[in-house]
Amino acid sequence: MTDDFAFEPKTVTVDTGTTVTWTNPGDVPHTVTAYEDEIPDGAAYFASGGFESERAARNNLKEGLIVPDETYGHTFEQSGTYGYFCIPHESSGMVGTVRVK
Ligand SMILES: [Cu+2]
Repeated sequence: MTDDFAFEPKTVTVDTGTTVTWTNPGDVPHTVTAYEDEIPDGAAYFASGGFESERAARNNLKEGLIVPDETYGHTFEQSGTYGYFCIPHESSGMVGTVRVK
C-alpha cells in the first residue's frame, strides 16, 4: 500500500556504510530531515537539500524538497539510531527511523 504521507518502511535497519536512498513515488513534495537530537553523538547530520542543521533545513524548506520521482540518499557511517521527519508533514506524523548496525 502506498501512503502519500508516510515513509515506507517507517523503520529500516542497515549495516554501517550503507547508503539509504529515499524515493518519492507520490504526487506531493517531501523532505528527509534528521532530528538533530535524535542522531547518535558525533554522527553526521543529514537532510535533503544538504543542510548541516535542522534549523537550516526548516528555514529553507523549498531547497530541501524532494519532488515526485526524485530521490535523496545518505550514507550512514556511524552505528546507532537516527530519527528523521518530513518538514511539511511532520504534524501528520510523517517520521521515520534508520537503525545502523
Ligand atoms: Cu511529506
